[in-house]
Amino acid sequence: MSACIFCKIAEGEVQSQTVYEDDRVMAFKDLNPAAPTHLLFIPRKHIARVGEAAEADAELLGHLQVVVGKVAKDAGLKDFRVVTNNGRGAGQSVDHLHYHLLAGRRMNWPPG
Ligand code: DGP
Repeated sequence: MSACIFCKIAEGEVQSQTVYEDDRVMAFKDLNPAAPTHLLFIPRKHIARVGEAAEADAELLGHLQVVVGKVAKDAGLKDFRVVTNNGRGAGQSVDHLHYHLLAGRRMNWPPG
């Protein structure tokens, strides 16, 4: 059994507020939202971080990004931010690749 919390969500062992899923990817609400809309997008396959993605993951990660755009469009979002944290120093706390989608408040640049 995997110890990875996002693998457990992908396998249905841990509940999440899922907003999209297919055979390859999932999107669900972040437990600790940092914006009025805060969704997480994950591949079901365990990839620790974007820096560990392989060439063989290119189609999967392309699909994941297309799903981010579709979910945002379906939610009526026009202005939103998509980020991924790679490594502890960059703020990564869960070692399963995920894109954050943040919306519903002003997004500052550069991010903190
Ligand atoms: P990061 O710090 O970039 O690795 O983001 C991890 C995010 O995952 C953080 O915003 C909180 C969220 N999170 C952690 N555990 C869970 C969980 O069990 N369920 C949900 N829905 N979100 C979680």
